[in-house]
Amino acid sequence: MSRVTVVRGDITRQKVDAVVNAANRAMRGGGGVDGAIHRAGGPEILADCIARFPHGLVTGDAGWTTAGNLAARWVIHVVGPNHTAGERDRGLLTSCYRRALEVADDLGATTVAFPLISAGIYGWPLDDAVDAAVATLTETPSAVTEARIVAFDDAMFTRVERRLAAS
Ligand code: AR6
Repeated sequence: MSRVTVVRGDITRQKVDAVVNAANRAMRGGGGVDGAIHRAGGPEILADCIARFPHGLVTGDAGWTTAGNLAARWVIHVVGPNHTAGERDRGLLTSCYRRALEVADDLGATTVAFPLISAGIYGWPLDDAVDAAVATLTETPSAVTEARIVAFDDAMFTRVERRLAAS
């Protein structure tokens, strides 16, 4: 069976080893899933971001912090390309998924929940965002046993389910 699964829900409620955050280069919080993770996890996450990433992260990269009050143990922050702002290099989007799996392997995290990186505020076209997520999470070698895509609404859930069925 494929390691990639999909659920409909809120990523902050997932009982997994690590949740992935669609952050920005500054790594100081934001809207969307970033805002939800910082709100639910509490101020420890921001404090750890500041301590561990004084210069933030570059687009396409990943790094971990504590998950504060979340059920997960770690947050793996990634910075997707901002399609709306003209960052259209798909390799930067697939890099986020690959780097997140590498960081999970470094941590020993075997269950990891992912949002659809760049698919919200950063405006990546939805079907391609789904394809990049499913293909990269399926094909990248890793010790992660479950890469759970968390779809925030029914339409997104259906798109991911269809793409998984086709793979
Ligand atoms: N659980 C799961 N998915 C969610 C949740 C949630 N609680 N909240 C939103 N989503 P976005 P991006 C979905 O905008 O496009 C922030 O300001 C959402 O429906 O969170 O990578 C950062 O600081 C969409 O499908 O991330 C950056 O500045 C997906 O998560 C910027 O937004 C990603 O949407 C990053 O933009």
